[in-house]
Amino acid sequence: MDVLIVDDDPITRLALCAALEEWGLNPVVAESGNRALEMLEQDNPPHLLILDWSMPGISGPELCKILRARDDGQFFYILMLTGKEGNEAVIEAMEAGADDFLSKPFDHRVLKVRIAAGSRIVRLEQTLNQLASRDSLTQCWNRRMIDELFDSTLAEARRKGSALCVMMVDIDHFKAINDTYGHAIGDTALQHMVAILNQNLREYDQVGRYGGEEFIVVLPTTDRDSAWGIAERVRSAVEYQPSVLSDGREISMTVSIGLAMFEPKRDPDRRSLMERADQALYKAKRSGRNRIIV
Ligand code: GH3
Ligand code: MG
Ligand code: MG
Ligand code: MG
Repeated sequence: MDVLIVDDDPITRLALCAALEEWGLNPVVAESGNRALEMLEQDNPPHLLILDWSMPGISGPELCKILRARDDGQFFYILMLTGKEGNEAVIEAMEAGADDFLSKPFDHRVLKVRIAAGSRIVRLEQTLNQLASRDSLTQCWNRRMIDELFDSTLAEARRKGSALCVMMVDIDHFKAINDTYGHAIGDTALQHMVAILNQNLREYDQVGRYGGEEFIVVLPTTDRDSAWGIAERVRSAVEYQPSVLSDGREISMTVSIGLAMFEPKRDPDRRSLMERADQALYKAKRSGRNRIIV
């Protein structure tokens, strides 16, 4: 687990790094509160922080307040490690948002168990996050999360004037797969479907499970032609790569895809855009399936 050490004193930073490495953790360092804030804005930031109080620029308690005021859903466990001591300092630090408090000079064994306690909380938070945002069968985003991602991607496209497309992907005659092979193999087919989507999408595309065998894919900075290309790649990959079961049996599937492109004037929010994708999907089904309609 990554642990961010925020301290202006190089000796303390070195000592903490050595200790954390010894305990099997991965230390990352920031020499000021301002630098820490920059690092925490990046993707996949550390979630466990050891934070000094007095530093030039943003102080420890100020950094706590800034992080607690953010509403980006990021969780941080903050251990304030400071030269200050006494109840007043503990109260001030924890009212600012620290989770724990330890005075310098610190006992290595005490820091070790405090960090272990913090790691447990971080892991719990990560588990809860996973449960709340992922579909348990396929591990793609669940409906709640894809809606949220869709909203933020749409807001960004509007702000930057960039393109955005969305596709609704629905497995054709999936009921027949369940009826023929049973529900468990139907589940495997759904997992296979998501694997194919992931293989054929780009890193920044987002896949969500919208209903039983219906998936939504949000394609940021993508115009209609590129979206069509991606949809066709997915459609043909599904058609030509059957799901292979452990006993060697092959389950063939096809998908129908409805595609819609964001139009700022027409789409005040995601609803009208989804509706167009849905209508396109409906047309794809009615006109024979295994096809894309935009
Ligand atoms: P169409 O080509 O018109 O989409 O037909 P379809 O059979 O795919 O569509 P329909 O909506 O009639 O049936 C969807 C089926 O998906 C019915 C439902 O039992 C099944 N299903 C939904 N969720 C799951 C799941 O988690 N696992 C499995 N195995 N089946 C599921
Ligand atoms: Mg200091
Ligand atoms: Mg279907
Ligand atoms: Mg369906």
